[in-house]
Amino acid sequence: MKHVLVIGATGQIGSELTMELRKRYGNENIVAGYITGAEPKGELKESGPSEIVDVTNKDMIAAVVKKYQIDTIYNLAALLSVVAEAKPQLAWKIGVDGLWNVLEVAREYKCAVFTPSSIGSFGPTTPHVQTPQDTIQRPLTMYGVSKVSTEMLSDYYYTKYGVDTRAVRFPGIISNVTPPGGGTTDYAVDIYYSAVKGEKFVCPIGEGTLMDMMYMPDALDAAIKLMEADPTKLVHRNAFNVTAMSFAPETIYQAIKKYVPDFEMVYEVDPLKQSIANSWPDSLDDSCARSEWGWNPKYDLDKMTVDMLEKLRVKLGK
Ligand code: AKB
Repeated sequence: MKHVLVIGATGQIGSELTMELRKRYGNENIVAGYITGAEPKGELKESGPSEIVDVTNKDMIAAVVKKYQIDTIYNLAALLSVVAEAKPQLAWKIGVDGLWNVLEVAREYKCAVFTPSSIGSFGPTTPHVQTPQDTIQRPLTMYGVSKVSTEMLSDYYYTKYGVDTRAVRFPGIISNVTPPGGGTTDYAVDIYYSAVKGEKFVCPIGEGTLMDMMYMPDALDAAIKLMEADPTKLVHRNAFNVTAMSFAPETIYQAIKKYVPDFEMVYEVDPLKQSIANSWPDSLDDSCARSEWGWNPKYDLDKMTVDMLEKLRVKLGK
C-alpha cells in the first residue's frame, strides 16, 4: 500500500481508518473520499488530501485513482442494516452497484480492494454458535443480501480478472469517535454514551440476544493487517470471519456497571432490530483469519469498557 483511497472516509469506520492509515503510511498518501453533505472536518480534513468520491459514479472514482496513483482502495460506502431495510434499492445501489464501479476501476488501474462484509451476511439457517468460515449464507435482510453479493462479486473479480480483493465480515463495531448510523448493533455504542451522560439506557435489543462485537482499534488492525498479508498464505479472500467478543445486552450492562455503579438500563425492544439480531450468529469461528493472516484482537469487553468510558468522559466533558 503506497497510495490509498478510502471511500466513505467520514463514516464510522472510515474516519478512524483514514487517520490510522495516515499515521502508518504518511498523511499525503491517504486520500479521504467523501460525498457532498458528509465533508471531512477537523484533523481528518487538515491532515491530508480529500476528494469528493461518490461510489455510484465510476468516472469520479477513476479520476481520483488516476490523479493520486492509487494502488489500494478501502471501499466503506454502505447503508447499515436497519437503514437498508427502509431503503433497499439505495442499499443495493451503493453496496453492490457501487462496488461494481470500484472493481472496474481497480481492474483498469490495478488496485487492491477491501470491501467489508458483515455478520449480516448470515441468516436464520446459518449455524448460530461458532458460525464456521464456510457455511450457509441465506440472509433475509437487504443488508445481508447485498453483503453476500459483495463477497461473491469480489471473489469473481479475483478469480476472473486477478483483482486483489480481500474482506472481513465485521461484527458490531464499537467506537468513541464517529457514531454509527442505523445499525442493529448500535446499541452497544449508545449504551456507553448514556452511562457517561448519567442517563438511563433504553435498550432496543432483548435480554439474552448474543451478537459478536469488536472495539475500533481491533477493527482498524483487521482491515490493515489483511491488506498487508502475504497473498500466498490466503486460502480465503472474501470474506473472513473476525470477532473479538460476543455478548448480550445484560452482559455489557454489567461490564459498565462495574465502573458506573448507579447506571440503569431498561428494555424497550425494537421489533425490526430484534428480528435482524435473531437472524445473526451468536458467535463466530474466526480461526481461518487467525491462521491465514494472524488475526489476533487485543480488546475484550472489560478492556474496551475501561477505554470507552475514559475517552467518552473526555469527549463529553464529564
Ligand atoms: C449493523 O448493525 O448493521 C452493522 C453490522 C453488524 O454490520 N453494525
